[in-house]
Amino acid sequence: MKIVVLTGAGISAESGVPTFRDADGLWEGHRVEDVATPEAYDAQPLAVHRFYDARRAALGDVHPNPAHVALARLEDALGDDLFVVTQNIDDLHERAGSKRVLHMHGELLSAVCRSCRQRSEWTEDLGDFPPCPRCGLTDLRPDVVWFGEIPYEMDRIHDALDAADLFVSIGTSGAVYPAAGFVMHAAATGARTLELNLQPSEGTSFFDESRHGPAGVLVPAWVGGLLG
Ligand code: BJW
Repeated sequence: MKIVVLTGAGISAESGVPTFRDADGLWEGHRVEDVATPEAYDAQPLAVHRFYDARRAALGDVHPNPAHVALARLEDALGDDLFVVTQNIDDLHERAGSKRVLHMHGELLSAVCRSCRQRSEWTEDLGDFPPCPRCGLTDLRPDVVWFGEIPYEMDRIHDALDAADLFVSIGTSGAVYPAAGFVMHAAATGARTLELNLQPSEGTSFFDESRHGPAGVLVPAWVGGLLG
């Protein structure tokens, strides 16, 4: 059985990483479409760098939770038959042991140069405008996908959805496309669809089945049921 899992901010919430749209979310008081755009970066690059520098630094204070660990366990069992695509830019899947995670909205631990377009692993602050390790120009930005930009590796994601027997969405509001459309894509190609979320998402009616509760409980239970 080929399984595609889509994860969103909700899977990292119990690790202490704020979500985007919940009451105590990361962008409370801001319209996300105003903040997470290339135009916002052009207007206020230092403010945007400080925002992402703080989130990168905060990675040191958080740890994978049982939901991340359960998906790593599922990968151990299924290998290439499990495809995890995350909208999250944290590294909690990898720290739980997952090795094949596709970060469609980029990664905090990466920077991209606006001049040479090369991506570089990055652990330091960007707010002091360091030079690009590839071309030497001071044009590095966070390697994240903002509104109006095309997420990473859409061809690979579509191929995986085409081949999926089961599509599982975990901890995402279903408010942001193209990820919000994956459930319809998977269903159209014949996959069964399952939502695991704290509460019904915006797309909940598109799923064959929805289970509501914390990811740290639901995901280990689902994986345990699959693996026996
Ligand atoms: C728990 C829990 C617990 C809490 N357990 N659950 C009009 C109509 C349709 C589309 C568009 C439109 N106008 C523009 C668009 C496109 C636009 C879009 O979708 N806009 C919407 C606002 C409508 N999309 C784009 O621009 C994208 N690009 C694009 O479409 O390019 C065109 C193209 C695509 C493909 C092929 C060819 C062309 C780019 C979108 C980029 C999004 N970027 C961000 C920022 C990334 C960097 C950063 O992190 O700062 O990505 S925005 C933000 O939202 C972030 C997230 O990855 C993303 C999704 O959020 P997520 O993960 O769902 O979090 P929340 O907070 O929304 O939800 C958390 C959920 O967890 C909730 O449901 C909780 O209940 C739940 N939860 N605790 C289980 N313990």
